[in-house]
Formats: sequence, C-alpha cells, structure tokens
Amino acid sequence: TNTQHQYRSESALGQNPLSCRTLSTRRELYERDFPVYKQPVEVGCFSLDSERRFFNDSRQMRYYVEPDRNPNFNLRDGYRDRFIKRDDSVKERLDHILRWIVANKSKINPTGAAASPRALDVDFVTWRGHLTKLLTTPYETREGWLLAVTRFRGTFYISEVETEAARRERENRTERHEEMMYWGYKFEQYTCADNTHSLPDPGGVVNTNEAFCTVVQTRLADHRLLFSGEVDCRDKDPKAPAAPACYVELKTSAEICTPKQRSNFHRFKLLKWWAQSFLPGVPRVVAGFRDQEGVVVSVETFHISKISHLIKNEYNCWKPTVCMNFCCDFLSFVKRVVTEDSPRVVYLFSWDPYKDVTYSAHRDSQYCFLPHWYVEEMTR
Ligand code: 0WD
Ligand code: CA
Repeated sequence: TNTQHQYRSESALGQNPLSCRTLSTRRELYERDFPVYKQPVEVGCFSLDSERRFFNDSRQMRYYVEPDRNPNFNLRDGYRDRFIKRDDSVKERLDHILRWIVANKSKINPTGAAASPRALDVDFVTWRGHLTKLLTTPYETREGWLLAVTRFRGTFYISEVETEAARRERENRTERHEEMMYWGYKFEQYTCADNTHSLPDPGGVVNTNEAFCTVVQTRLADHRLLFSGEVDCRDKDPKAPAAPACYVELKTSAEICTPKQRSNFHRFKLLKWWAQSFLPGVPRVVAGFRDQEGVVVSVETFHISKISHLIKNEYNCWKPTVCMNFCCDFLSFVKRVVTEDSPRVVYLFSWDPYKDVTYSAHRDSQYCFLPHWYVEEMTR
C-alpha cells in the first residue's frame, strides 16, 4: 500500500546513510523479511562462584527437575534468613567475558584464518542481556538505555552503562520490590538440582553471586557475534541434545486470571522472554505462576519456537522480525559510527522511549571499559 511505500522510502537511516547521526526506532521501518540469524553455537562456558570468582568451567551448572502438577512453592521462604544478595552497585562490565576470551583465544580464532594473528575473528562482543535490550527497543515505552562501544583491533565491544533513571530506581527500590526480585531465584532453587542424581534443596541458601554462563557464537546478517548469557539449568537426561538446545530458562510471573492479564502477558512479558532465549538458542522457558502471596500455583512450559504463534491473535502485537531487523540495523549503525580503533575511546549510544538513537564520542573518560590486562593480553 501507499503507506508502506512512504515508510520504505523514509528508510531507518534517512536519505544519506553516511551523513546520518541518528537511528530511528519506529517499528514500521523494521517490518521486512526476517534477517539471517544462524543457529547459535556454544563455544564455551564459565562459572561464577558464591564469591563471584570466575572459573573457566561448568561447575555452577544445575539440572532441571520437573515440579509436581500442583506445586505449592512458597517463594517468600528464606528471604530474611537464607539469602545472600549480589552487590549490584558493583559494575562488572564485560570483565567476565573478557577473562573467558583470554583463556580461550584458540577456540574463537580458527588457526591461520585471522588476518592478524591475535585479532578476534568476530565483529561484536557483548552480554546477551544487552542484545535483548536492543531486540525489544522498538516496543519499549518505559526504560531507555546507554550502550558504550569501543573498537579494539577491529572488534566492537558493547557494554551497558547504567542510566540515571535506572540508578535512581535501583537505589530507591521498595521493600516489596526487593523481595519480589528474590522470588525468581527462589523458584530456581525449587526446580534445580546440583547434579543429575540429586534433588532440589529448598532448605538451602540462595546466593545470587553464583552463575553459570554460556558463551555462544552466531551471525546476524553480516554481523559475527560472540556473546555470553546466564543459563539457569539444563535438561538432566544425558541423551538430551547438546548445548544450547538442552538449556532451560526459568521465570516466575503473576498468575493470569483475566483476559486483560492474558493479553498483557502476551504483549509484554512474552516479548522479553522470547528475545532473551531466542538469542542464545535456548529452546524453552519454564514459567512458575504465583499468586499475590508469592506462592507458585502452576507451572507451564513455553517453547520459544511456538511463542510467535501464541501471540498472533493479539491486536497490535510485537513481531520477531521487527526486533531482529532493528538489532541488525543498530549493529550496522555502530560499524559506521565507531571508526576510531582504540581502547581509550568510547562511543556512547543513547536511547530514550519515543526518541531516536543518538551518540557521542569520549576519549580517556569515565566510560572506558576495556581493562588494561585485556588490552595487554590481546596486543602481545
Ligand atoms: O546489564 C547486565 N545485564 C549485566 C550483567 C552487566 C554486567 C554483568 N552482568 C552479568 C550478570 O551479573 C549475570 O552474571 O551477566 C550475567 C547475566 O548476563 P545476561 O544473561 O546477559 O543477562 P540477562 O539476560 O539480562 O539476565 C539473565 C539472568 C537473569 O535472569 P532473569 O530470568 O531474571 O532474566 O541473569 C541474572 C538474572 O537471574 N542477572 C543478574 N544477576 C545478577 N546481577 C543481573 C545482575 N545485574 N542481571 C541479570
Ligand atoms: Ca531466569
């Protein structure tokens, strides 16, 4: 139709892409064919222990144990007396991923393939969570973001910077909100075992320093990506498919009682769940639905490949292709903008709901995030 043609000619990058300094996030601009997104391949993993120490192995892997048909998990149990909370004012930036890269350089550089012997054979290095934010941007109406990008030896490193609004929110959380953040971790404790033959231990301590992270490689159109994401657990059947297909993402959500609640769940929550798990190729999400008192009353499995069908009947709903095309165009935008290759330079990309993406460049600033030990290791 005419309208579509108008949107088309007014491309996401304006008339002259090279001179354009902003990127639009309007949905209509990204409604085209789904871009190539290669099946993500796990190239490694790492663990963070109860004191947030890094290990280049899977010691923190946990195993999914399917709950009863009618669970009765009290998510409030242990909040006061068996909870060790990670200090989320400590900004770790990309440090854990960079440690993994240093320890596993040979796994990402097929011998002889790289032009420069120590350059990384990928275009982007980042956290999965940052890519999730990019995927959901065309539909986000509440929270903006700041993404710092440094180009170093041809690779673009993307690390989030906390916005002022996010910092205020973190520092002013209500007691109820603090407790509700615990509920997700408590649900993990009810459904995860430490090894294939043991059972979950709901009497233990919840320590949010602990994490198991997968590192995957994939390609979005012409962008070669290396990213890491935290994985909750895996299928305990030894015959389950190889990672990441054996992984299970756990979520909690408020019980759905009305059509309005169901619609909101489809339109907002399933978007976030889909984006987060689609990226690393995690095939299923197990959701615990809880009542107002924090008791899980039912559990349901969502297959990521079926979510787009589930939402099709929703009016004015989100579309996976818009998410992926926006992310792809943002990465192209980054490649065009971030021209200076230096660990001392950061390009800060900034976005607020209903606005375009803008950027600014900073040399030797507070935003620098590639640690000296990494730069030295990769320059040697
Ligand atoms: O902004 C971020 N997402 C950063 C995360 C910045 C720097 C470091 N990290 C770390 C987190 O501490 C965590 O170890 O990366 C890991 C998670 O990375 P991700 O997988 O890329 O993040 P995301 O997809 O947003 O979150 C996955 C899970 C969350 O599960 P739910 O079901 O709630 O989405 O990681 C956990 C949480 O369990 N998580 C965190 N844990 C501790 N501190 C944090 C955090 N700041 N963010 C997410
Ligand atoms: Ca989770």
